[in-house]
Amino acid sequence: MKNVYLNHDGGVDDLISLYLLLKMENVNLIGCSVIPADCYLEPALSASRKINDKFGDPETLEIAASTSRGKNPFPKDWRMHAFFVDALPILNEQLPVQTKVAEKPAHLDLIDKLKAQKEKTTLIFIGPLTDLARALEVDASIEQHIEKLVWMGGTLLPNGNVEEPEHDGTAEWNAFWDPEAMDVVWKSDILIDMVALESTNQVPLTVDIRNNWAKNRKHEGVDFVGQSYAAVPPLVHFETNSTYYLWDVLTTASVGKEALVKKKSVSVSVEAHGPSQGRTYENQDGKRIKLVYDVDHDAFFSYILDLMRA
Ligand code: AGV
Ligand code: CA
Repeated sequence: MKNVYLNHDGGVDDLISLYLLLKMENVNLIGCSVIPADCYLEPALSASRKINDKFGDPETLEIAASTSRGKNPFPKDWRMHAFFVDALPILNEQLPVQTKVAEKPAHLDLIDKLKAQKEKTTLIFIGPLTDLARALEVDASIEQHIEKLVWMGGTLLPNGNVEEPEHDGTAEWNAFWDPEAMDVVWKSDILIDMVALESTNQVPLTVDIRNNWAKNRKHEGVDFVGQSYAAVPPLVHFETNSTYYLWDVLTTASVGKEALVKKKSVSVSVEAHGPSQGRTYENQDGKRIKLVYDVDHDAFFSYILDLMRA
């Protein structure tokens, strides 16, 4: 059993990550917060509370709202996805919503939740690192309570996934939204598993994957995941700017079952300013982290299907 705190940013794969963590028998989810990066706050907060009502326990988990703001905003089209998930009938059978919104904003909630635990906690961040950076600035002693940070973000590949004016395309989006927050986290002594595009590129959403979920939709959890992923475009002929991967779900699955992924130690630095801002690159003087660079594709998809069917 491991303690986990989740900070997510309301994308389809963020919300499904919350759902899967609630299904994992080896995970004790001690807290969850939502940052309005790749989402709008209200629907993402609301969907998270409803997911906990249905698949978790309103008595043991509350959801905190972030007050953080980024430097480079996500495209509005992507931020709209949380409205769709929040409106799914499967999440709206049992109203009103029971799960509470935490009293404090996300970065302070994180501090409280970490300190309330005897054991250390694994942090899963599947959006930008802003709330963690702010928490460290308020109280650096939380480092002692953190087992490690598992972060979806960054890449050492020549191309990231940002296609925006005034940027050269070398960054991954979670890094790009707030490059300065990365700088703060990089200066800490926290152990980092970086689930980079190297591994997430191996798990695109495809029509085959969708059809397999459709075949299994008699299981309520599989139906929920299938309905949610209906909102986003799969990889068909070639990759586009909006092609969807299971970025965050892979990150979450790598905590539930470490054997799914391969990691290697590398020293990494961050570009905080200029046209390459958010770029992560190998550098002898950088921070020693573990790069998650490979995944067993089939084992990953069967692991998450088993969780959804349980
Ligand atoms: O860069 C990947 C991160 C993940 O945390 N997010 C989506 C995942 O939740 C940003 C992102 C990059 N490309 C996207 C994204 C796309 N095509 N649609 C939506 N979000
Ligand atoms: Ca995300």
